[in-house]
Amino acid sequence: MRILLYRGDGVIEPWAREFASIMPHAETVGWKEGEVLAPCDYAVLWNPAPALLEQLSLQSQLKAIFLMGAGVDALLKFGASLPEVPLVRLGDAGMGVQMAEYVAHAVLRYFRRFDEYEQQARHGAWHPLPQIPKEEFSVGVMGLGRLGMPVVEAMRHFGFPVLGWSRTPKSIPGVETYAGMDQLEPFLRGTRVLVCLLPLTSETANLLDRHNLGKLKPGAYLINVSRGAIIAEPDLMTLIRSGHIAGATLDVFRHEPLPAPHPFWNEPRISITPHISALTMRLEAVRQIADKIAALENGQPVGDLVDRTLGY
Ligand code: NDP
Ligand code: OXD
Repeated sequence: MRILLYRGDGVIEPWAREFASIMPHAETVGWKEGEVLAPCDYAVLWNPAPALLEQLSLQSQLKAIFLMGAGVDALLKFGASLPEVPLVRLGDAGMGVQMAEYVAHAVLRYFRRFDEYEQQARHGAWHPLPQIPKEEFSVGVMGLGRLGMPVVEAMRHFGFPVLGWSRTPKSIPGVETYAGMDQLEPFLRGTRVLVCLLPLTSETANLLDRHNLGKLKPGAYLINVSRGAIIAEPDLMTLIRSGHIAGATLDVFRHEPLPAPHPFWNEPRISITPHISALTMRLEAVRQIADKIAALENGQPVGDLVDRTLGY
């Protein structure tokens, strides 16, 4: 069995080592621009080059493409030029707990007013601030999937009122759930801290614009950990400057790395991290892919298949 390993950043050596230890019977190969790709049974990719996808489309032996991450937008943007084989994303693979840690840190920072204490300390000020009543600090999670659900559970653990929004209706004990565009408005109106864990699709691109962000409770907070293009960035700046949004914690951006002149860098109410809220755990990811390859080889179904029509 031959497996292609490819990453846009070129770092495949550590992946090849994990595959060698977990699937010693499989041969792994790489690919560079201008090379002719040897016939492969499976491809394991992240940010593939268009020329590589062209070659993969011509391979009759290829059985499936696996992604080294959870988001599929960077692959699905190639549309009809993608090979007609199953596309399989990573399941949780150690990312759920990281998302819960990241979001819990950001929510608690705002709820316990640590952001304000950080500012005070810089000026040598000692002023205990009144505690915010928890019942006024509702957390609305957009996207109740593999990464959204661990966040919901963490928020419930801390006793915050939790709302959830998804495409299809869900029933989650202790969570006020909403589904579909018709119920977006009541979800947003009930939310003080908005956590975005939606995939980037044609339906979610620019969804969080001035109109929708403006429906959040006054003094709201935004935590975006999925994809930057879901937010209309200039609208977010406008709402932060007006005070309607009190602060934002952003891990993902329309253009990454966030360009040096971007106004977000100079806005003290915006906290920036470089797309690290949930990192791919390589060993866990390779184990998961190896199990799925074994299932496919035995004619068994696999989970985490990407629906090309829905876009996630
Ligand atoms: P899932 O596919 O498991 O869940 C997606 C959720 O979004 C589902 O609940 C789905 O609804 C909901 N959804 C999708 N489209 C819509 C819509 N149009 N309206 C309302 N709800 C919608 O994805 P994950 O939880 O695994 O991951 C979410 C995203 O997180 C990824 O797509 C990726 O972009 C991002 N990510 C970011 C990382 C980082 O480090 N910053 C790391 C990993 C992922 P339903 O349940 O009804 O289908
Ligand atoms: C992912 C990511 O989707 O890193 O896995 O954003």
